[in-house]
Amino acid sequence: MAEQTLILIKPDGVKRRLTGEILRRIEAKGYQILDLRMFTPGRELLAQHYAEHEGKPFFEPLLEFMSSGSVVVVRAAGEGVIEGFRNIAGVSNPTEAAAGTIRGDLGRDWGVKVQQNLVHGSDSAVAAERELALWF
Ligand code: IDP
Ligand code: MG
Repeated sequence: MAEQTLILIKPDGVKRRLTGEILRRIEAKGYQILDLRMFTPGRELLAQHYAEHEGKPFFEPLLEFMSSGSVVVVRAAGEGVIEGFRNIAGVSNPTEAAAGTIRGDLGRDWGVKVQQNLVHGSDSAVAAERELALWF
């Protein structure tokens, strides 16, 4: 079975009508979208998803932001997709993210407590398995 990862289009991406553009980039890179759903996640799911960040100053703003609207939840597959999607997403801070990446091309700093950076991608095989089980 090909490697799989969890990708989220965060509420800022959905609100800014960038869902199509982001899905296009995933497919254009050559990855396969195996499953897709859309809903507004609750605090409980988000607290589990972001458990590693509990206690950090941006944790509460992150949960508030992520539960502020619909998220597009994607199961994507392909050789190297975990690292490959992180590469096409760019680094967390959209000001620093390289041009050519999703966050670098489409994101910016909005001067709020949490970085609104359009997408999430699992950062390891262990995280991908855990996160896919949480969201699907
Ligand atoms: P990642 O999404 O690139 O994996 P993480 O470090 O896992 O980044 O952080 C999760 C999310 O929390 C980020 O995508 C971003 O939305 C937010 N975030 C992370 N670090 C900061 C920070 O220092 N200030 C504000 N928001 C942050
Ligand atoms: Mg992360």
